[in-house]
Amino acid sequence: MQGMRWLGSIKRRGWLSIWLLFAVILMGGCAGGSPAEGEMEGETVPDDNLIVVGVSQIGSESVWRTANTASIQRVFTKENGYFLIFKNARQKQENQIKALRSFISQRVDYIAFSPITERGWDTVLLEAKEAGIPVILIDRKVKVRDDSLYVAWIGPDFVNEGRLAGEALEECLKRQGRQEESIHIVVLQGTEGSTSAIGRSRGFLSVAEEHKNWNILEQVDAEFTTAKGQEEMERLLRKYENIDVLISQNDDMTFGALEAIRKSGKKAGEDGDIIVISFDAVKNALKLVEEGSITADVECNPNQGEYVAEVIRRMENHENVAKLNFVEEQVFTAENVRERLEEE
Ligand code: GYE
Repeated sequence: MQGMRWLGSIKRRGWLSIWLLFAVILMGGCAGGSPAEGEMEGETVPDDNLIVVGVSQIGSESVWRTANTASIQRVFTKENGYFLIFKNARQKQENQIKALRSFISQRVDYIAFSPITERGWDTVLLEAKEAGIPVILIDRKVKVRDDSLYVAWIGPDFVNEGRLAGEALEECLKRQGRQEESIHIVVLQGTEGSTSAIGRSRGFLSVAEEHKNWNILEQVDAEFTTAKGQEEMERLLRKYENIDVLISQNDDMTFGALEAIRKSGKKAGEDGDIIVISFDAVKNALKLVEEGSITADVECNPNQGEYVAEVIRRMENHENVAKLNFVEEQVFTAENVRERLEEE
């Protein structure tokens, strides 16, 4: 059985070489056919011993996403025994589905992808399963009728992240002696239907429900981008005069929102007008934690490439693979941020 799987894999790799050779010949005839930045396709015909991994990334919407992509590209190199076919879906699920189908027709050994939203994957994942290609989910999850359509998921505990943000707000209000005061909160959410937005919202709400004096004025989708974060925060500041707290589900939206707050003449920070709590903990945001305009930043670890490689290594050795694999993270405040900044 094990031998068969291995033979099957060699066979698949052999087919892939032929397919790629064909693709390279075809591409040679196409003008302007060079792959977009960060993509590697039909580069060279891989050596048959390399493990071929097709990765479909959501896009490049955030600094976090760029770090996540880099961690994947760092691990899946020829030196490490892999041939990576990387595709950037530019924020469109239909592009991800197309990428997955192209990986299936190329008979890659493994597919890894970060699903933009949770729904809509049953058909394509069934196609992968029928082709015998194991699928590994990175960062976000899928909601499918049959969980055997993917072998493993690697990512953060988003509900816990949301809860940590709620607890950071509790502590901040305690420091300010405002536990009884009526607190008005706005939430900038990430991409609607994504695991990260769903989990962070759910976790934060579970803490908010325990405080009758916390009033959520509005929760709005700002798509995890700086531009949308700024636009929505400007709108919210025009609509509500009394915003005490901003919960922003990633640092990029926070950067935009801070600009909106600054332009409105208000001051962000525990000693200012609006308490800001963010997620991801990218370097430039951590500098703002130190400087005080962000009160707490809940880390989301983007370095998931190593974990995916470990799942693949285990599968190649026919070892058991855990279905859910959580990455570790922590919360940064003015108290502990210096140490992390010095590490980078
Ligand atoms: O927080 C955000 C990104 O799903 C964890 O997606 C991810 C989120 C991350 O674009 O910056």
